[in-house]
Amino acid sequence: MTTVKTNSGRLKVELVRGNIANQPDMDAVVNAANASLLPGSGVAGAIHRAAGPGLEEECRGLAPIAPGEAVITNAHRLPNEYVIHCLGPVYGQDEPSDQLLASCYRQALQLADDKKLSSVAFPAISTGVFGYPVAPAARVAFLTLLDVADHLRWVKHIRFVLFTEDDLALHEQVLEALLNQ
Ligand code: AR6
Repeated sequence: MTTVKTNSGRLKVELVRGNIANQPDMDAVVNAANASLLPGSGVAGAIHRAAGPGLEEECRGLAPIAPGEAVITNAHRLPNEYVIHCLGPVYGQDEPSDQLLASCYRQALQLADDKKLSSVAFPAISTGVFGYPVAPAARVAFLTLLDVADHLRWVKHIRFVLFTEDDLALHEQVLEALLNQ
């Protein structure tokens, strides 16, 4: 667990290996969505499977969303209060991909703060089907987090849930390098 000092106190940043659909102690989990907010593979598949058909129904009214955009829904059968759906950039196609990816993290954290949530869990958006290389994506995620940290009034705990040991190790290296520079 890393602690980042902010204007309004401290922000816990935690990196774990796990399943984003099984984070019962977090107020919101983030979905690496598709534009139509439908169930897919990877994160979107796991979240929709665990949330049940009510999530898909609620999502229908909010789709489509654009790359870099985030929207918030109830969590239905997931053990959280909310799901925040982010459409990450398809690497090499949606440009500028770093800014679009940063926008996902910024908008998701803003939505969580607007709802006065204290904890949010993120997957590594865009690093699966969408092909964004893991280390550069992690750098964008953490730089955005450090950039917005002072503006967050309610969010106090951010967890990155990585699917593999390798992805976890890469995220740990990238975060450490950024904090030590
Ligand atoms: N928990 C945490 N991380 C996971 C999980 C899980 N259950 N499953 C996969 N990952 P992806 P994207 C990791 O493909 O790249 C979908 O079909 C995975 O190893 O879920 O943003 C959507 O419908 C990778 O590191 O999201 C979209 O069409 C990361 O989560 C498209 O794929 C993101 O992989 C979105 O692609």
